[in-house]
Amino acid sequence: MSVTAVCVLKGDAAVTGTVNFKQEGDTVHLTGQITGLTPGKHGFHVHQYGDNTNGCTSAGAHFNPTGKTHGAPGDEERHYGDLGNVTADGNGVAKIDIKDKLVTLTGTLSVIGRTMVIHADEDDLGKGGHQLSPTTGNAGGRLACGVIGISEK
Ligand SMILES: [Cu+2]
Ligand SMILES: [Zn+2]
Repeated sequence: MSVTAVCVLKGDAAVTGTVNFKQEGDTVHLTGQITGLTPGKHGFHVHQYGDNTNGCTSAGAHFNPTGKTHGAPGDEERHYGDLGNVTADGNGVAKIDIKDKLVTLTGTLSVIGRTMVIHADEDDLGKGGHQLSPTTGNAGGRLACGVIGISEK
């Protein structure tokens, strides 16, 4: 059985996007694009709550069910929600094509019902030496977000 999900990102700014999720064995494949960004890298994470009552702020911190420190997607020490950065081109468009083994659409640690957030700044992957590096990667404001929902495949 194949599980799929979708997230539509919206925010105060002109930033919008759609991300599709597909469970492929023990890997989730994320595809899609986000537009309206400044060119360059932008932190991209799954946050804990699917609550957007106060905009992207109510999504809480990075999804971190195992109590780890913030890191890069390939790190042993990382939050479940840490997907690193996406890179916007000169037109402000970031194409998303990410495979991740911690993000899952099944079981008790499923990300369905949680929030994806795209940030104003680059995620330093925990290594920037800023006081926020170990928690958020110092990725700056939340430009747009959306709740991950089950989709028809
Ligand atoms: Cu984030
Ligand atoms: Zn994190």
